[in-house]
Amino acid sequence: MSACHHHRVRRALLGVLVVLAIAPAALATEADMAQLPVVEPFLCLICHTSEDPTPDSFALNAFGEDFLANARIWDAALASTDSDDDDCVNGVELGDTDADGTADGNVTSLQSNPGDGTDCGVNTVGPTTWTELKGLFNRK
Ligand SMILES: [Ca+2]
Ligand SMILES: [Ca+2]
Ligand SMILES: [Ca+2]
Repeated sequence: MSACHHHRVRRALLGVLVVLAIAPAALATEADMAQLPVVEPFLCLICHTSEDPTPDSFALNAFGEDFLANARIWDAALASTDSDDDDCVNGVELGDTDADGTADGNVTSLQSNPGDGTDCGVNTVGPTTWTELKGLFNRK
């Protein structure tokens, strides 16, 4: 079970304590994800190339590399960076433009992935539409 799946029970204090006790390898990832105000629907894919990274396979995408290079801290410098080079800065894609850890306005999910150069937050592509777009890309 990956840290990203554990995220779903993050709000339960007991769940967190269990994670900390039995999964030290996942601790860093859990702490990293906790810095971002919203992680749905991409979860692991925000930073990794796999949706279910393991200790043996956890390659980072462009945003993951920048996050790591930024000492794994979500801040204004990282928010104003465009990691995946799609003309949307990370703060826009993550829905936290001022990087204070609180989602902007009524943002409840990521509009696009800061580690995926094929999407961009200003397009307001929702998860459903995103899945449909992914299908189109894959069909090429
Ligand atoms: Ca971007
Ligand atoms: Ca904010
Ligand atoms: Ca993107």
